[in-house]
Amino acid sequence: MAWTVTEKIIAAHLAGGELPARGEAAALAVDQTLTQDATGTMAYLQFETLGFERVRTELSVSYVDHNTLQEDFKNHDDHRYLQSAAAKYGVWFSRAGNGICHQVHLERFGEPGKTLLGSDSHTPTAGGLAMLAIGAGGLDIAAAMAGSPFHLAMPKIYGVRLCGALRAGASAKDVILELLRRETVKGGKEAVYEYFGAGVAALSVPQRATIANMGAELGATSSLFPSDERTRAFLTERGRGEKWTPLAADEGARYDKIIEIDLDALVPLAAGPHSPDAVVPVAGIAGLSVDQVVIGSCTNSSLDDLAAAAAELDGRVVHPRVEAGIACGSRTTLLAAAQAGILEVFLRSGFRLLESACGPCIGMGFAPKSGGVSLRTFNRNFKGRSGTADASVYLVSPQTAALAAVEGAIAVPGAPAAANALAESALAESAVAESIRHADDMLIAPLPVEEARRVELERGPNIKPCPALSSAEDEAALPVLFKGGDNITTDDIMPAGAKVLPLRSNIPEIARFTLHALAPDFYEKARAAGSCALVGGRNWGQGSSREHAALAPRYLGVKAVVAKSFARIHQANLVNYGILPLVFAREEDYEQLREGEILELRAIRSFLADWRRTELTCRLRQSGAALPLLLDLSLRDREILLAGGMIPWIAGQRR
Ligand code: MIC
Ligand code: SF4
Repeated sequence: MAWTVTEKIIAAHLAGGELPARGEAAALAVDQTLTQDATGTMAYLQFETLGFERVRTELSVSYVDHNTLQEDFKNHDDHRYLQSAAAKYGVWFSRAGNGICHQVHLERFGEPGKTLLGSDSHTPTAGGLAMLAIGAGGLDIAAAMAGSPFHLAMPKIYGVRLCGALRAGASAKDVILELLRRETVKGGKEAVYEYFGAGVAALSVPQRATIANMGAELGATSSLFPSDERTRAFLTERGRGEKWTPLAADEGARYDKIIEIDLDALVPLAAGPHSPDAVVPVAGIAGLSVDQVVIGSCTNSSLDDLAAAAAELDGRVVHPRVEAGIACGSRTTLLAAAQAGILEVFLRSGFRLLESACGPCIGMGFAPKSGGVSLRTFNRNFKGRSGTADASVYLVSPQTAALAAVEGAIAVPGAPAAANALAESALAESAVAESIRHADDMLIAPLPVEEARRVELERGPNIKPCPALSSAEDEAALPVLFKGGDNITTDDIMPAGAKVLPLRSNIPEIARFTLHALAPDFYEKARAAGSCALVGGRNWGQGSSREHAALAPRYLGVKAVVAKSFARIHQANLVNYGILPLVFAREEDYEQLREGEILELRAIRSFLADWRRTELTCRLRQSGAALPLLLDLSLRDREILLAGGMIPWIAGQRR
């Protein structure tokens, strides 16, 4: 059999049996997990309730990188809880300041051929290192840490054939923006994008990681590169050469479709407001005045990125109209950039040095001016995510961002290959070598079992247990309290930002912000109604993996979401928290289901228990209309829904 890399890794991680057909249920052994501080507290609280003494993975890492703007005690309390949980359960701990989870994981822990499950949607960044890395809700990570396999539908595998090499001015970011332009934010549902072809060798591991990272914006399950000589060089440079294994698709491997990208033909691109797939050539928006520029985030914050951006600055100072910031992806990169003189280039230009963390990407400071234009090297530009509701955010490459910072307006970058030359120079090499000598200084290794047993969990007053969930009811009359259009994001359902993120470990409090920007009175209405339903268009719940976008609605009595389709991670989170993800059998029925309408569902339990039935008819109380709704889920998911969610389901299985 000729196999793709995806199939090889999946086959090596199945509990047994044949490789499932596309769309069939698969259960994958999880080698590594990662959590970050915004989703991690919930994940470890859930791991606690599962009652295991120690994680059962090969390696689990807990990162602190999101909630680092510590306005009061809450975030630091969370960090200390996470540190104590890591010590107690045998988990590596990456301290605040050590860097963004995906960048640190790539540099320090990633291993070709392994599986990684992370409570963050950009976990597939490690696909740049030939890992099958998947984002999931915190509860799925807790289960994986307890040794359970990860359940998913066997993905379709889209082959992306790369040929040629990037020209001056074009970058890895433009490869993924081009793919987003063609495929859209819905294009990758239940698919892995697997890269192959002669052009792959022209990309470094950090460049591959940029592409794999933003595969999340395609809605993809993961993105994957082969493991080759460049992979070996990356690992060897970081003192981890022994982790290298070659991995490539077999000749004649079958892809569900093939997409061709000619790297030579790529021009600098930008995703305009307010969606990562609103892609236009930078040349088409040249001259647009810019107020802010930020280089960083888990997408574009490697030494390669910084070097390429620095080359565009050409010794100039940031334009007086612009404020510019830079955040290195990891402390190691920051050290290397300092050693190689790259940091100095930015500081001389007047860039503000931000810490090695998510920062502005998740609205943790550095919000742009009202109505401002902000150019960011990030992966998401959903409305309001920057912290400024009416700002226009453009997603661009580090080169495009840097040039705009000094020009004061969007311009087409094109500094000759100097950028790559700098990144690959002997100076950069020795800087990396020097920086990795300190790579572990801000990491705390797992404690031996005996010592770990004595660790007490440190729990601040803002950390509240996950609310108990009751089993599914048989009948429901659910007022529709919110109706949204296509591509409603998890940021819409549960915003992030400096004000809300500190409440991630306190569901009763964070629930107040459910759907806040779109329906400010939703919280009060839901409290008054007791139980309710939400309605949406296509791709409901795109974006982040935050389970709070399911758990908080559940806490407020949301029993069902009816949509034209769902984003993968969010749908899994809805199931994990006992909310029915129902799909319109006839898309046109979306029009009939208005806000205020009451949705009547009958015999829900017997429907869920009978796995042959996928259609449930609901009646609209006012009009009397009957709407057929679909529930296309695995048997396991239906059992979880019956139990009222994953925690009660696991408890039931243990009895
Ligand atoms: C994001 O980029 O939206 C986040 C913040 O990293 C989220 C996780 C979270 O909400 O904590 C993600 O992408 O999963
Ligand atoms: Fe952090 Fe932004 Fe990456 Fe999410 S997308 S992990 S917030 S840097």
